[in-house]
Amino acid sequence: MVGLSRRQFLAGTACAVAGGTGAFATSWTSAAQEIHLQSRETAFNFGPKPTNGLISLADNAPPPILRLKQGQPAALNYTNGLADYSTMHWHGIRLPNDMDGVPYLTQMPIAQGETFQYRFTPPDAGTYWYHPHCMTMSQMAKGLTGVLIVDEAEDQGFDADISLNLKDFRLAEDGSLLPYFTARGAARAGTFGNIRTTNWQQEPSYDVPAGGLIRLRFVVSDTTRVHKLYFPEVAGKIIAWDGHPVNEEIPWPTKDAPLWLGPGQRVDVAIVAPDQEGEELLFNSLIGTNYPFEIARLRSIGHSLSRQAGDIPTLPKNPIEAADPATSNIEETVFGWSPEGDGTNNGLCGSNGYIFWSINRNPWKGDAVANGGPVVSMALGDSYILRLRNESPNLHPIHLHGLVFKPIRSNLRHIPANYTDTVLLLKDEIIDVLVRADNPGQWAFHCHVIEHQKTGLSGFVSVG
Ligand SMILES: [Cu+2]
Repeated sequence: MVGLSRRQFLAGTACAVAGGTGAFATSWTSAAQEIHLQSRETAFNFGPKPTNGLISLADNAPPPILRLKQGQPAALNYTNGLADYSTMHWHGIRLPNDMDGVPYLTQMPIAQGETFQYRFTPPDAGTYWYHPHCMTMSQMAKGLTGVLIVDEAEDQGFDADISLNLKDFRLAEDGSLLPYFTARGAARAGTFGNIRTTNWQQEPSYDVPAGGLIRLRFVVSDTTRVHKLYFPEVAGKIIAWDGHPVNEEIPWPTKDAPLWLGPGQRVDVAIVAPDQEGEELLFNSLIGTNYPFEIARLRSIGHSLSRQAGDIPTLPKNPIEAADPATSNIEETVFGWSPEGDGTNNGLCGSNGYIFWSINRNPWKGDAVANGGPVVSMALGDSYILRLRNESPNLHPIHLHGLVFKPIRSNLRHIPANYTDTVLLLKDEIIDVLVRADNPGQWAFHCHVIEHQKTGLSGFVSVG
């Protein structure tokens, strides 16, 4: 589909039935859950002075938390209220390929005033998120990132459920937005924001029932920052990783051994709130190795509910069919520098004008360009090992759409073997991941440091 004009694409898909084919098809009769979303420019006060030119789905507020129910058909009607083109991607959700929101690969960009209906039935419960995949750099930097929760079919018995959308903004002294893209940043670790927010608030405090069982959902929706989280010494457990209930326990993070969570990644944590009213718990992230900043604090309110660590549920497994390592071919994927490029062409979806990065020596030259074939071609139903090799000194959270995979080994460290859609590659790290190609289509495969993605570190895999 890459290389078609918008007109050709629309003509070619006019008769296509939304919902796709294969195991993830939705037998869609009526929308059990229908949600209307409209992007817009808005303003918000991060400090004493307003910031104009932000993008959200609400006026003067961050994009809302969306909630769907596992196994229930959903219709998400996204109206583009912006002067630029847009699309919406549902990060981590296993859905039909034509609902994935990737411009030119799975749909054409949505013009101002147009509405695209995304229809799918989320097979998996857990913590996911959404963001545009067209004009990705500018629209995400200006605020268009939100949490998408798929609730388990059965209630899990928490007394409170709090989402923490971690995102930086780059602001000048007068509150105005600074440039979100720098060539220097794009060629290295990315351009960092200077205002670190949680749900667009700085150091927010949330009241929770004393002695209650609390579910916290940490979502890194920033374009650049890898968070190093550590949690208070309190009865608690990491219950889900990148959406899915943990198979292999993840140690409780401390300041000396924080939990690294890269752009695109999520972690669900269950804790028992302190029994005493007014008692607080602080959740932190580190800058560098030593400088902590507060992500959020929880404050206990009311008479204790007297819940115990033993009350923390084991979440029901999602319906993922395991891959078979014995029958898996190894496919090499190398993420590294690119020779000097001649700029990018993203069609209607924006260009950052540089090429710095590549996958298997092939830089992605823009969403609308014929970029050659897939990084990997997989046969539907077969299992594969993707060898993800970082040949650079920078961190790369590598994200694969439409499929889930499991890390099985690294040359540098032990990685718990939990299902994921995004794995953080450290400097010079090689991680083998095991994947079952059970969802047909062309699936975007890219770094989630958006400046890397938009300067070459992008591609797609095909399953068919
Ligand atoms: Cu990267």
